[in-house]
Amino acid sequence: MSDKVAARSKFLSVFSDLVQELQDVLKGYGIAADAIAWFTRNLEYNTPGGKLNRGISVVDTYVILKGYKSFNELSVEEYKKVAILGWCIELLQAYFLVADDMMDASITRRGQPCWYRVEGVKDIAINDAFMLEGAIYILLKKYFRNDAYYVDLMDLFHEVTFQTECGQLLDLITAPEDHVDLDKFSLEKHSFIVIFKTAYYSFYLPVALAMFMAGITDAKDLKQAEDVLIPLGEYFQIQDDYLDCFGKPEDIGKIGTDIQDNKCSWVVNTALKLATPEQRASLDENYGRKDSAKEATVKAMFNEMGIDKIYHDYEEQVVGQLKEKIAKIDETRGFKGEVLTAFLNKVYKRTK
Ligand code: DMA
Ligand code: MG
Ligand code: MG
Ligand code: MG
Repeated sequence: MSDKVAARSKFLSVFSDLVQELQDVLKGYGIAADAIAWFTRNLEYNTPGGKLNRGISVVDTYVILKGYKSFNELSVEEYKKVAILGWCIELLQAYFLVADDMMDASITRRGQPCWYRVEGVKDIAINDAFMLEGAIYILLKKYFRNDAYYVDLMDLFHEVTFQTECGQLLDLITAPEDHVDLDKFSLEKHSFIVIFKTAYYSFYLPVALAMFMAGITDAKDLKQAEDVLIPLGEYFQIQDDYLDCFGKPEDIGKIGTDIQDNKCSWVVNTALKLATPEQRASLDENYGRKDSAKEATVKAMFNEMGIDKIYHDYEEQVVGQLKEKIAKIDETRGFKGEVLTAFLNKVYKRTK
């Protein structure tokens, strides 16, 4: 078994404990058995099926900060706690994705139908999303209530959740279903959207959680982490936008919807910057329409404009800048640039 496979399977083994523990909470409420079964299915369908990058990164970051060679050096109790923090991010992600797929009218997620499209679920998915979020605080309380940093963990989850919701709000109101106005888009607006909807919870949160548990919490170090992780998260969401249009559904586990959904994505913003008046007229006519022929016209134009090459050039440039920033990290208080390099390596040139 490779190290990566072993790390994943150990992390997954904590999930089954956690499901049991959450079921016990519901049993304690005396709720009907079918509600417990529903919640269990919600947890199992929506939480563990993805790449688990965010969750496993909490463990990886903690291991590096503590100076261990691998997660095998953690005590049973220590591994469980740090993995619980990782699963709390995966629950947060599950909560956002269940809602995001409803709002984006998406079809598939992680190679299976989106939860709201599963037989018998529909709008109950809204409450299911809330329950995935609620589970985070049940687990934090169970595992961390006696730690001095318990309130910091809760505060961080609350703030990052709100930041993500602000990003989702701007994403949604910039992409109205019934009115296409490409003048509302810009790369600056895109940058705000993606930093808020993705970078905070996907990149800053896993590292900050591990830092709290490792006791490396000087404001200067949290800031050093944030200053690299936010642009790294922006790059990650630009990849997501690129893959929505140019990725293969078999690789990304989802069918792209950004063109039909009128999204302010990196791809359309880049095209708008370069478009000739004719190309702009065609985008005005075809972008953001629930019509697969119009979607194909837009895709063909993106190909003709060489968006692919611009993306790959952007990728090399941003990775170069991030490496330079990481090289300048001040490690005197115990924070380590290696944490950030590990993240960058997971993201660079991803196709899924
Ligand atoms: C992702 O936005 C952000 C959140 C908070 C889920 P998105 O709609 O581009 O994500 P996806 O492409 O996975 O639907
Ligand atoms: Mg979406
Ligand atoms: Mg979305
Ligand atoms: Mg997307």
